[in-house]
Amino acid sequence: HGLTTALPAALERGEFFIEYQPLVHLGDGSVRGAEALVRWLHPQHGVLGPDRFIPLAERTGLIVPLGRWVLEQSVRQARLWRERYGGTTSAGPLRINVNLSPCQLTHPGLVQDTVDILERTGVAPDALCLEVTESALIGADDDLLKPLRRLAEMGVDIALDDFGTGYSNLANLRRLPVSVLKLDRSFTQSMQRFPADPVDLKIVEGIVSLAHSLDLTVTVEGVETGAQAEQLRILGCDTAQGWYYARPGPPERLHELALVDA
Ligand code: G
Ligand code: G
Ligand code: MN
Ligand code: NA
Repeated sequence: HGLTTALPAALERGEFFIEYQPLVHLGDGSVRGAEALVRWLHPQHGVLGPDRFIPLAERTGLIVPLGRWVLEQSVRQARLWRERYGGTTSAGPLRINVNLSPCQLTHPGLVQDTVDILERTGVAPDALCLEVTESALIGADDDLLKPLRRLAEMGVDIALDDFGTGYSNLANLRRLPVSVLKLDRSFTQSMQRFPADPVDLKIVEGIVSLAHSLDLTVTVEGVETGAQAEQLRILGCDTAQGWYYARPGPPERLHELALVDA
C-alpha cells in the first residue's frame, strides 16, 4: 500500500530522522550513552514511529539500506558527542546503541558495512552496541551467529533486546556472542506496584545473577518512576532507560543531559 511504495523515495529524500534516548548508569545516575530510534517525517501523515514502517521495510528489503543509514547517522552522532566532550563525560565515553532487524543479520554485507562506517567516522568499535531481539536469535544456527561473533571479536557489544519475552533457554545464552541483556519493559512495569510481585522480584534477581555470572551487563527498559529505578538498582541491574530519565529526543537533548552530569 501507500506507505510501502513511498519508502524508497523517502530514504532518498531524507525524510527519516533519528531520536536518541539516554542510557543511564543506575549506580550514579550518569548518562552512559543512548539508543538510536528511527522516525519518518512523512509529508502527509507527519511523524511516524518505527512500528508503522519497520515491518514494511523488512518485507520489501528496504530495511538493509535504511538500517545502514541509521547505523551511519548514529555512529556519526556518537563521534560528534565525543568531540563535544573531548571524548568523555564524567563517566567515560558516550556509547551508541543501534537496533538491527533480523533481515540485516542475514545480509552478507553487515560486518563490512559496520567496519567501513566505524573507520570512516573514526569511532572505536567498543563505542557501538548493536541490539538484536531475543526472538531473532532463538534457534539461531552458526551461520546466523557468525557475523555477530566477528563483530563481537572486534569489540562491538551485542545486546539481546526485549529479553525475557522470547522463551529462550537461559543456558542458550552461553552460545550467543552477547554482552548485554536488555530486560523487557514488562519486568519494569511489574515493579510499579509496591510491594512488587515477589515472584517477579525473584525472576529479575535470578536473571541478573545469571547474567553477571556470565559477564553480561543488564540494562532495564521502560523505567517511568524513581521507585522503579531504585528497586531495579537494588536488584543489581546496571543501566536503565525510560521516560523517568528522558523520552527519545533530538541529539542536543543528550548534550544537555550528559553535560549536567559532567
Ligand atoms: O521508537 P520506539 O520507542 O517506538 O521504538 C519501537 C521499536 O522500534 C523498538 O522496539 C525498536 O527496537 C524499533 N526500532 C527503532 N529504531 C529502529 C531501527 O533503526 N531499526 C530497527 N530494526 N528497529 C528499530
Ligand atoms: O528497542 P525497543 O523496542 O525496546 O525500543 C524502545 C521502545 O520503548 C520505544 O518505542 C520507546 O519509545 C519506548 N519507551 C522508551 N521508554 C519508555 C518508557 O519509559 N515507558 C514506555 N511505556 N515506553 C518506553
Ligand atoms: Mn532496542
Ligand atoms: Na526493547
